[in-house]
Amino acid sequence: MEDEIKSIVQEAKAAIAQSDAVSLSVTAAKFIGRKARLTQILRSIKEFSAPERQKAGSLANRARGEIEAALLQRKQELATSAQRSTMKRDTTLPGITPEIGHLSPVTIVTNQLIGALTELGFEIAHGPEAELEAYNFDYLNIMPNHPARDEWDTFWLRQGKDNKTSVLLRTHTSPVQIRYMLAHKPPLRIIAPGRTFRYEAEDATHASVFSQMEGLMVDKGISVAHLKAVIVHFVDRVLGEGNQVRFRPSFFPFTEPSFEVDVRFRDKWLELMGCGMVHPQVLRNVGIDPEEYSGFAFGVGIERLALLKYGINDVRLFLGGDMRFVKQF
Ligand code: FA5
Repeated sequence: MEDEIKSIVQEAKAAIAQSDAVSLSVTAAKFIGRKARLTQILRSIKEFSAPERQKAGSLANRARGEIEAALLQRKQELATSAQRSTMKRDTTLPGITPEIGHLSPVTIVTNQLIGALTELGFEIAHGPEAELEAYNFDYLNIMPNHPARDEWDTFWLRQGKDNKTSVLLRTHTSPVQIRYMLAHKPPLRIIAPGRTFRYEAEDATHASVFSQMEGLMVDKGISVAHLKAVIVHFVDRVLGEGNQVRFRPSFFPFTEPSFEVDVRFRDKWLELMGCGMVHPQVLRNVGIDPEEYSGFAFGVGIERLALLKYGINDVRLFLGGDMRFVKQF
């Protein structure tokens, strides 16, 4: 019995010395817990004969006291060393510079466009990215057999029973014109920046997900001169003055006359936007009398402007998530 108690104490002291803050309580349970051998010995002492009882009792109780003292000491050691390791930190050292993000070039250009146009009195309007067929096409005078509705150009979300229940990802921001004109009376002056989606054969200047900003002004006596002045104003504002800007005759079902605006980029003309005078039929579709009012509209590709501004050579980089590209700004 005496030898057994001695060896328990030895074993316990060795285990306690090896324990860390987490395993110390396991070690304590192993040597002085309810199921520990020493506890069993202490419990069985009452069955011993009187002289033996006293000897074994004091031996076992002393052993338990020693183990408890060793546990307490180890606990204090561990607490002190934890405290020391905290104190080793030099809190006066400069901190690690946190990695902070930044605005994407597309957001920067969008904000500049908003700045350049709100100072001319344009208000910001929004429309949904999942749009009704009627607003994306019909009201804009884009006939049912127009190639732009083709499944090759359009992401259809729901084929409903008619054009007010069929839903697609908007292919341009022009439906915001319709929503706004249906809800407001002229004079109107709005811009509508946002995401647009097309089933594209992607290349360096064509992405399937890209951003446009629509502009619309409707009032009495609005002419191409107003359109041109506004466009030159915001292109200069974003790209700086002195760029070669070209207005080229074009066709859109919802404007007449229509133009495409190009800017000279790397010795080539890069198309920036479509624009024109709002087609009288579109005005009639939304209940505005074309004899009384006229207007202009434009839809500018925001990534295209960002390409020019930052000298980026591929529009697909904007959504590619390549950190080598993202970190350059
Ligand atoms: C339109 O989307 C017409 N809604 C623009 C418009 C509005 C005309 C109002 C008249 C009046 P278009 O498909 O050309 O037109 O696109 C307009 C601009 O969006 C283009 O000039 C180009 O800058 C940009 N764009 C078009 N497709 C892509 C694409 N796949 N990737 C990146 N930018 C694009």
